Amino acid sequence: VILYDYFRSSASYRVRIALALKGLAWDAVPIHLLHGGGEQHGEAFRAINPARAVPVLQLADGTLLTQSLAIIEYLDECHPTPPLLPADAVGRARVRALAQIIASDLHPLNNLRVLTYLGQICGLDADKRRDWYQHWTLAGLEAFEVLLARNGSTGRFCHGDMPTLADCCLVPQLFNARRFECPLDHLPIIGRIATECEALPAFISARPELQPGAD
Ligand SMILES: N[C@@H](CCC(=O)N[C@@H](CS)C(=O)NCC(=O)O)C(=O)O
Repeated sequence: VILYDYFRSSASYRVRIALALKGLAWDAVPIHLLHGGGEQHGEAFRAINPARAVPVLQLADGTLLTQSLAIIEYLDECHPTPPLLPADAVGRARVRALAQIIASDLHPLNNLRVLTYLGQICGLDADKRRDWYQHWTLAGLEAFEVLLARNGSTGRFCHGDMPTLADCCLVPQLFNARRFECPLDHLPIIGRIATECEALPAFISARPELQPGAD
């Protein structure tokens, strides 16, 4: 498979973790989101993903899959071991809800195109854009922490003792949160789970700085 990605894209990072957890090899095609005004806006990439966003997973038969959560669920269905979703329906709903706090609620507000619009159209300077980023990141991560605590999160990961879709979303979001200097010390369960995840080879190999095309 081919993964169109950008080393610092948290949505791409989610898929890289899932591919590595499944033990699948992939060829990376880096799409630089900043070079030349953003390669995602070029005609060639728009033919691959009209939403102008990474990741895109291209299967061996040429099929193009978009949206990181859909891609990860596809991988989980086709390569069930190790599972990235729990066996029970309530567990699956919980893991998907955690993943969507990040992928559906938090991340779309802080995407590159939104931050660019805030700067270029709304006139917000770099400090105000960072405040915006921190505000929405913390709103999402604080809810994530409470949901972890509410379910008596005693396992090593977000749901039990195996990494799931929720962990695939959490670790990349934390990478970006640290980059934007979000205070995270008041989120101890998230901190503990991140330490567990970040020690695993699959999470290490997916790290942004290890990807082809990393600045
Ligand atoms: N919901 C999409 C989000 C994809 C997305 O927005 N990716 C970002 C990078 S993390 C991107 O390509 N942004 C380009 C831009 O904002 O111009 C997913 O989960 O795959």
